[in-house]
Amino acid sequence: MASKRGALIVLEGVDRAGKTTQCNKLVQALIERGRPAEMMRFPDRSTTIGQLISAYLQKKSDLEDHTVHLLFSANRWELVPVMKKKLEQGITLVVDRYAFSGVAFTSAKPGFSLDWCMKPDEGLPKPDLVMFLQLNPAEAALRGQFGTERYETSAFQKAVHERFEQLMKDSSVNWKVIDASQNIEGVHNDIRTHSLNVFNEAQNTPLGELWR
Ligand code: Z5A
Repeated sequence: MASKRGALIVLEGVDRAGKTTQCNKLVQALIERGRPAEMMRFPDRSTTIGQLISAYLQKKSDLEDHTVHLLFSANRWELVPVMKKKLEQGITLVVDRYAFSGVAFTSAKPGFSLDWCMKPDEGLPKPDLVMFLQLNPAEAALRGQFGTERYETSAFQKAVHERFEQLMKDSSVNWKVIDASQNIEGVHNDIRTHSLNVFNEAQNTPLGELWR
C-alpha cells in the first residue's frame, strides 16, 4: 500500500509576528509525536535565484519590481520537485512564508493588482492549511525595531497587512487566523491544534494546486 502523504502547512504574517519561532516549534512538536516533519522558508536564499533575492532585500542590488516578483515566484517553483518528493515520502512540510507573501508584498506596491501578482504562483502545491499570525503594529514594535532590509517600514507593512486581509477572503484556501499577541507557548498551542486537525484530511486527499 502506498504510504500516506505529508501535510503542507504554511505560516504567514507580518514582520515580527513570530513565524520562524513557531515553524521551528511546530516541526519539533510533530517529530515528538512521531510525525516526520521538516521546515522550509521562502525566500530560500541558498539557491542562485535566492541569492539574487537576498541581495535585493539587503539593498545591495536594485531590481525592477515585476522582475523581483517573478524571481520570488521562481524561487518557489524551483523547489517544487523537492517539496513534492518529501510530501510523497510522508514528510510534513512546515513553510515559513509562501505565495501569499509574494502577492501581499508586491501588490502593496503602486500599480500592481492582486490578480497579476497571483498568476505566476498558480498551480503551486496547495497548502492544506495556512495560518496567518495576526499582530498589530504596536505589539510588533514591542518585539524590537524594524530591521534594515527592504520593506521593513511601518507604512509598507500596513499596506501589506491590508493585502493579506484581501487574500484571506478567498475560501478556496484553508486559512486560520492565529492571535500572535499571546506568549510563545499560547501561539504554539493554537498552531499545533490546527495542524493536528488537518492531518487526516491531508492524508486522504491528493495534493491540490493553488488558485486553480
Ligand atoms: N517577501 C516578498 O516580498 N515576496 C515573497 O514572495 C516572499 C517574501 C516569500 C523576507 O524576509 C522578506 O521577503 C519579507 C517578505 C518578503 N520582508 N519583510 N518584511 P525574511 O523571511 O527573511 O524575514 P521575515 O519573514 O521578515 O522575518 P520576520 O517577519 O522579521 O520575523 P518572524 O519570522 O515573523 O518572527 P520571529 O523571527 O520568529 O520573531 C521575531 C522576534 O519576536 C524574535 O525576537 C522572537 O523571539 C520574538 N517573538 C516571537 N514570538 C513572540 C511572542 N509570541 N511574544 C513575544 N516575542 C515573540
